[in-house]
Amino acid sequence: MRRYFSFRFFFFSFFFFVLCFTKEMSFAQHRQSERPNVLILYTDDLGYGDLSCYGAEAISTPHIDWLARHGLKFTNAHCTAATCTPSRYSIISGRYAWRKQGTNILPGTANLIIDTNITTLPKVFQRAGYFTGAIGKWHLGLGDKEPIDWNRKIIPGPKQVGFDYSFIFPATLDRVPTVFLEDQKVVGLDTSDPIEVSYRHAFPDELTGKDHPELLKMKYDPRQGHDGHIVDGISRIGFMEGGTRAQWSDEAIGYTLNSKVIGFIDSSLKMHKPFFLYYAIHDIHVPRMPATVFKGESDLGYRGDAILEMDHTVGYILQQLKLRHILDNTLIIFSSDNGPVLNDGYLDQAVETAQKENYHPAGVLRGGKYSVLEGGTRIPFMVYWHGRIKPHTVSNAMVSQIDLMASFAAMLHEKLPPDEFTDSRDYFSTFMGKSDKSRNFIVEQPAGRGGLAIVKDGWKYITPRKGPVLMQDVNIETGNSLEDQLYDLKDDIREEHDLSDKYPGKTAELKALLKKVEAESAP
Ligand code: NG6
Ligand code: CA
Repeated sequence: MRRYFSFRFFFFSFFFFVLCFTKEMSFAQHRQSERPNVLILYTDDLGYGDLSCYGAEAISTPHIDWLARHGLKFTNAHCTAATCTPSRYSIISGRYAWRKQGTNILPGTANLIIDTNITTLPKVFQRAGYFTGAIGKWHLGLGDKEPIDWNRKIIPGPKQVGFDYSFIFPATLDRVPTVFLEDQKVVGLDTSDPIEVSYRHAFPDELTGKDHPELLKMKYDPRQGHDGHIVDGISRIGFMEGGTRAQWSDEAIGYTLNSKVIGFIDSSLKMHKPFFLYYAIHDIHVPRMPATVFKGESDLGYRGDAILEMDHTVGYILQQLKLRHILDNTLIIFSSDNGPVLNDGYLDQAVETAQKENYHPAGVLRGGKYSVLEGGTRIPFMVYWHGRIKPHTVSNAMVSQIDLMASFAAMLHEKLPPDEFTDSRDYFSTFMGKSDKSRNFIVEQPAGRGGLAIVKDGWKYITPRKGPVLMQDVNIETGNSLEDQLYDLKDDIREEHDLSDKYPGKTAELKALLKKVEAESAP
């Protein structure tokens, strides 16, 4: 009897132990899998037709294609605007930029445009215990007083927006100041050579592209400015003095940013925290001056070479994640901030080589950067998460980068404050390929002021807007018209047949919806 009891006791205890252990394990795995590292690879000016996985034939992007092959590729994904600052404002803040004045393309002297009191994408991750970082292009302004003092720590900036660590350049590659800031301080600054920046006047003794074209290794397009301060043999928009040793050399930017990315990832590993990294890759914005090893490697001039450099960056980072055994637990998003442009201020053969190769950086779409047509905001977008996303999946659902904040909040079970305004909505299932549900509607913003488009159920309405139909310098169709425009994107992805007269009811419906969305305002 006694023997029987102890055997039974032993048997049940063992069974109970196994049960608890398995439950504990699956709970731990569940917890872990819901808190993957999250890496957003955000490129600059990359078009819908610029990757081989999106149909490009004159260029091959094997590493980015790997993401598409092992993950989910969207055919109808959008950034919120056809230029950089408003798109970046939206992805970080979860708000449409057109709701706020002063959010168009910023000069390097602008102050921070994101309210430091609001919930942001990185703050959602911080609240969930992540180590957060921003590396690469910023272009959201710095400080709260003009002029910015570049010779000390500049506050507010990325940290106040929710990034624990930052290594950024302030505006664009073609704008002063041409320096990096690490944790909001200029890197490598010699205090005896202080920096001053102006967009109004050149400094005494400053060499500009306009006065010294003989010093340039790449010519600017005289119709588009870019003839100011010379750094590394390339003239930029704006003027600057001092900081001679701190200024970057263009060919080394990729290497510099990539090493900071690896440093950031290693810090997160040391802290035993998951990371959220917003890596705003500098390629393929102008001036395109890739590392010398990439020069001449494509048939598309430096623009194509910059695409190869960007593809290399993606491959390098994937490899480094793999070496650290964390690739499988890293959710990766790859996308772009706006549509493509060939000549954006420098004569780098992008136009001539594209012509020769019959290359269309916006793919099948009409328009490009700056444009309210689909080429402006429909961009490559891929999501990779090993074991969670079915490889080789294509989604035709309409998604927007603005929803990443609410969607990741949902993934992390973080509640967004109910009394705080946001345009961001939870489409996590769609981003994971578990649902085909499209966003209810999206709003598309062209460059400059006024003019918007709204897309719902495949119908697109564009508001009347003054202005040229073609931007001559960059050779891009704007989509401007003094009349209402309505397109059925399901049948007419190139927006060639305006149906506003044929379907006045649909036109009025979308017009009213856009008015309603515009009237909801951020406090
Ligand atoms: C434009 C610049 C262009 C580019 C763009 C910003 C001129 C004529 N053109 O104003 O070269 O810098 O701003 O690009 O100045 S973005 O991708 O950051 O939005
Ligand atoms: Ca851009």
